[in-house]
Amino acid sequence: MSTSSGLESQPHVALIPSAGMGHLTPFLRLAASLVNHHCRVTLVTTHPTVSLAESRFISSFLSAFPQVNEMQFHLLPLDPTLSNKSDDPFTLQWQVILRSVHLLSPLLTSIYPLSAVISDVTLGSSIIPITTNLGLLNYILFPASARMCSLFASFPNFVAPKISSGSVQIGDEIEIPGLHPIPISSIPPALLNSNSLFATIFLQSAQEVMKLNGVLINTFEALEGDILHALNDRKVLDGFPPLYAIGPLLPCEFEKRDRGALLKWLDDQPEGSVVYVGFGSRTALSREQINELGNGLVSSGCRFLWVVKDKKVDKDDDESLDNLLGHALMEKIMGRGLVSKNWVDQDEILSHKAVGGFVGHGGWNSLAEAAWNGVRLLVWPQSGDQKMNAETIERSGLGMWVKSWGWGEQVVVKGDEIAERIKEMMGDHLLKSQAVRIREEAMKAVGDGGSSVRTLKGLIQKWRTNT
Ligand code: UPG
Repeated sequence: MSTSSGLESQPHVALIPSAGMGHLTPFLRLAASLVNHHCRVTLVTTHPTVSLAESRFISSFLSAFPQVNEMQFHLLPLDPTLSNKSDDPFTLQWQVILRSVHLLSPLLTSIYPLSAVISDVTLGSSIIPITTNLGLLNYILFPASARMCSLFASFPNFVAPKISSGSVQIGDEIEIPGLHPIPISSIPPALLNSNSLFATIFLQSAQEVMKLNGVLINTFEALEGDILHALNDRKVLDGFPPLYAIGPLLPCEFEKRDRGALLKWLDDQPEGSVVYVGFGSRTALSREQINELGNGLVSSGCRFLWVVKDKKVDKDDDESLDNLLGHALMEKIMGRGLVSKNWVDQDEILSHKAVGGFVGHGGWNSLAEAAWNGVRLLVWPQSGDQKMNAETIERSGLGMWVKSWGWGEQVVVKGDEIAERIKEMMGDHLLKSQAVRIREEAMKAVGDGGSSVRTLKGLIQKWRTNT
């Protein structure tokens, strides 16, 4: 497809993210990077979004990049029979997007000529028939670790048959050619139920994936090179499309907020002394766990900056901090740390010299941001892909993971235990030096001539010749 508009050498890429900040963030960072590499970008924005954080993030992005074409994707109403099947608003939104996906076909034809479409992995199997029909190059962006991607690729042939045979026990591991075995206990619990929607879509997507022109992933060679090679050598799944490591996708100017009280407080703390505690955009801890965590932070003796959430969706969160934590805990915290219920500029916090460690849930964007900033981690997986991501972090030397804590949703970890592990992480000089090394590797990957930059440039060149 070519045009006489003078834009022949400027590839036009459409980006289709899914629900939630964890999926939107890597798309907008990729969009910014594509603009900086002189691509034309169309961003498909779903209306309505689930959270305020998403709609604000999209507005800031579009203000910062007026050259990006926004294509509004108005979703069909929720199928009322679905709301009984999940109580997670982000999962419901994902189902609504899947239900509305046929509406994308006329939208995409209205923005021709188009060089490539990149959609979120969770939408892949529904979008592939549309893009195939339109004769478009089709990619997915995988927003989690290559380790999680290896579970995705191995699911149809190695994992699903074992699960449906009913012969696996929670302590077992599944052998996969070219990879470290996958412990059953690390697999997202929803995938262990063959009848769940998640398992069904995962299976379909992993099979449909062969029709893709490639999978872009927010990781880098030095962090997960062995897994990237195993997948690219087709050791795991014959016919798996090329995997393009383009990470870490970097936080951008448009994400920045006013330098508020939290940053000013950090300015006054000694270098490397503060533990940052945050569980991403959609993980709400139970009241009991919040209480134990608060007491654990106080008992650790470390300074801390804690972002606390007890609701999955920001719009639903109207309780005061005093009510949430209670007077006694608030008193103990005073003078030792800061607590916030608001959205924070996490990258700015992680890049602050006062921050010496990060306690987080293992959302991949947060882990990639920790790698980029060279901050060691105590990963505390709560759900989904987070144990698979934690495996990568532990193996790389960037952080530790207490396996006996299990899934956050199932166990309440006591404050004393949390305090001990925080002290262990903050006192671990090997982790600290390894984090610095990983930061250097991340900088190389996205620096001039780095592996991730070369990979992205190669893809853009491919799209250019397809325009
Ligand atoms: N963030 C902020 N400020 C906040 C809270 C979050 O900037 O106050 C940012 C954070 O920096 C990160 C993003 O929001 O960029 C959160 O993403 P992530 O760390 O990946 O966590 P989730 O929001 O939980 O992400 C979902 C899944 C996670 C998965 C990820 C990518 O829960 O398990 O790895 O999506 O698929």
